[in-house]
This record gives sequence, structure tokens and C-alpha cells, in this order.
Amino acid sequence: MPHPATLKTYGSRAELHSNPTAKRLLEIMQRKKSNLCVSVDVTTTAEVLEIVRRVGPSVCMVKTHCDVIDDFSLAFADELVRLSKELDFVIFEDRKFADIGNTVSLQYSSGTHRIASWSDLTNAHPLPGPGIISGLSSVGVPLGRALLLLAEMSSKGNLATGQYTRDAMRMAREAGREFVIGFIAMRRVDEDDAAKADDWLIMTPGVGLVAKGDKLGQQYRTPREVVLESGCDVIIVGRGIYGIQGEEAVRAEAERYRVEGWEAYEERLKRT
Ligand code: S5P
Repeated sequence: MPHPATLKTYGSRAELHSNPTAKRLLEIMQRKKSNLCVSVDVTTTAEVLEIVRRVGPSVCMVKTHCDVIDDFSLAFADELVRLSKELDFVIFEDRKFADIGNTVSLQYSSGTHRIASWSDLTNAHPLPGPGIISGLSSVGVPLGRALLLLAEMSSKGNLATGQYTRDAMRMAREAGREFVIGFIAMRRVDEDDAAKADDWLIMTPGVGLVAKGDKLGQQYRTPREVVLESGCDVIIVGRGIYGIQGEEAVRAEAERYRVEGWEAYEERLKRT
């Protein structure tokens, strides 16, 4: 039996969310025919913006690691926000918060990066317990932001498996869907009956059409395996797109992943 979320269109699922970022993301996905998020893991603001301008038309979301950018500034963040409106995508700062509620609320709102001021979506490890959601939501909810919990990871030997994954799901359900909108996971982790009653978004890294992995434990699957076979909603692609040589080639590769991801989604909608 396919999971119910995998039989619905992204556009119709927008109505099942009250969180403004979740709604906007699903509407963008439908409008741009894209379930592709590009992860822009490069180390200068000029390179980030260059890649975003190239891949922007093909994506529903751009993912950043602001702490790897040498010359990060709030002016850069302003430009990213401007591009997100012009090219119609959601900004996801992949911060992977992992501390007590009070600390993460400061890390989210303050410091050099002021993540909550420019990033629509961020993520957190459930490891510290529900206080991490409360701490982040106190900052994010008034701004209309959203959170994903890391229920699973793509890297070899990671500890987010079995009971940990089930507990992440339970923690999200208990927190409610005002702020937590889904998970980083490798498959539909919202598979029990209580979870299926709600609409959760599953976003999945470790996606590549060529490489099977890297030397540091990353593991890749194709868009088809991720979207059609595992029922995930968003494919997250980093080096497979921005690592291609040549500016035109980066644009073309993003488009290739968009088409692969979208065809897998259209095929899964046809199942009954
Ligand atoms: O389990 C995970 C979770 C994340 S968010 N595995 C991951 O690879 N990621 C992130 O996805 C990782 O931090 C990186 O930014 C991106 C994958 O990049 P790629 O170059 O391997 O596609």
C-alpha cells in the first residue's frame, strides 16, 4: 500500500498545512514543477550567489551552510532573500541545531548569522529532547519560519536509526505542526497510522545520478529511488550539481535533476 502522502499532488498538500513556509514551499513545487533543493556548499558569497542565479529557475529550495562562507554578511543574506523572491524558492539554512532550548534560541536569533532573520526553514537534531523545538519555535513561529527534525541521516554508520527515528517522529507529533513541518529522512518515516493522519514533508539528501558516495561516508541514491521507491518529497543535491565544471553545465545539470525528480513524482501519482 503506497503511503497516502505519495498519492497526493504537492499543490493539494499545501492546503493541509497551516505553517506559512510549508504552504509556500508546496505551492512553489507545484508551480515550478520542481521537487529539487540545491545545496550550495561553497565558501564565498560570490560563488553562492552565482550558483543560485544559475540553478534558481529549476529549484523549489536553496540550502545553505552559512558557517562555511568566509565573507558571510547580512548584506549577502539580504541579496539571497531578494533572489528567493525573484526566482521563487524557499531558503533552508542547514544548521542542524543540537543543544538545549535556551542555547539554540540564541544561536538561531543572534550572532553573526542571525539565521532566523533570513532563513525560511532550518533543521535540528532531536537528540536534546523536545526543549530544542520549544527554544527554536519561540524565535521562529512569530516570523512564520519552519523546522525539520533529522530523523535519519545519509552517511554510513550514523546512529539515527530504529528507535531513535521512531522517537523523532513521536517528538514531532507531540510538538504539533505549527513549526515542525517534516523530517530529514531517507524514506517515509511517517508510516504508522497516527503519523499518516497528518501531512509531513520528507526531505532527502544523499542524491546523485553519477557518484555512489564520497570518501567520507556520504551515500547517494538516484532521484527515482528517493522519490518513487522511498516516497520522499524533496531531493537535496549538492556536489552532483554545483560540482560540475562550467557555468552553463551547472544550470543544465540542475534542470536534469529537476526533470528526473519531477518524472519520478508524476509516476508515483499514477499508482493506486
Ligand atoms: O543526513 C544528511 C543530512 C544532510 S542535511 N546528509 C547530508 O548530506 N546532509 C546535507 O546535504 C549535507 O550537509 C550537505 O550539505 C548536503 C549533501 O551534499 P552532497 O554534496 O553530498 O550532495
